[in-house]
Amino acid sequence: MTSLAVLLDNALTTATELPGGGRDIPDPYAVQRELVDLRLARGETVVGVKLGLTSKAKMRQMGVDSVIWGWLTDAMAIEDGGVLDLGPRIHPKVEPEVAFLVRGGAIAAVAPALEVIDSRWLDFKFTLDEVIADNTSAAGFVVGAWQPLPGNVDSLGVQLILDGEVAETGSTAAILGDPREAFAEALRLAGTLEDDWIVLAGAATAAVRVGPGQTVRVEVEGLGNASLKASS
Ligand code: 0L1
Ligand code: MG
Repeated sequence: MTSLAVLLDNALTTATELPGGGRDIPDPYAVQRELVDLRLARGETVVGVKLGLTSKAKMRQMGVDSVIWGWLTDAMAIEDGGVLDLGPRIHPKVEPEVAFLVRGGAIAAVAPALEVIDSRWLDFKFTLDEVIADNTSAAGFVVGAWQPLPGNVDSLGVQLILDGEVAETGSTAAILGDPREAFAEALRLAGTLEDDWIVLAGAATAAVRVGPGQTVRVEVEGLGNASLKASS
C-alpha cells in the first residue's frame, strides 16, 4: 500500500489536493520526516525549521494548546523581492513572521519574514495529525535583511500588505507572547538547531490568499520589510 508520505509527496509534486478527513495517523511526525526525506532524496537540503500554530487564535481554531513544527528546505527559499511561482502551488496563502538565524544553538540575528503555506489537503481542511504529517503546510519563505537582535521583539507592530493595501495588522506579541519563546520551542522540539539554520517563529496575523501577479509585503516595526511577487 502506498504510504501517506508518498501520497502527500505526490500531492506536492503534482499540485493536486489529497482528501483528508480524520485519517488515523499514529505517528504524524514520522510521516513528516519520511515526506521530507523524499525531498532530500531529490537533492534538497534542510535549511531550518518552522513553528506553526504559535498564536492563541490559531491554537483555538485547531482546538490545541501546543505548537507544531516542520522542516524548511532550500527549495522553499524565495529571495527578498523575488517571485513565488504559482505553477506548482495548490491554494497558497502568505503570513507575516519573524525569522531567527542560528549560531551555537542561540539567536544570532533576526529578520522580518514571510511564510508561504499551501496545504496539500483538500480545501485546506485537516486534522492536527494531518497537518503535522504534511510538514505543517510549509511551502515557501522569504527572509528580509538580518540584523542584531534588539532588546525588545515581543511587541513590534506587524503589517501584511497585499498589492499596496494593508490586509492584516498585528503584533509580534501574537507569536507565543514573544517570538524568542518560539525559538526556545524550536530548539526543544527539533532537539538541535544547526549553525546558519533559519527558524521561522510563527505568524503574527492570519494568513492571506495570494493570487496571480499579486505582491505581498511584511513590515515589522523596527526590523524593516520583506516581500514577494506571485507569478502571473
Ligand atoms: O505556519 C503555520 O502556522 C501553519 C500551520 C498549519 C496550519 C495551516 O496550514 O494553517
Ligand atoms: Mg507559519
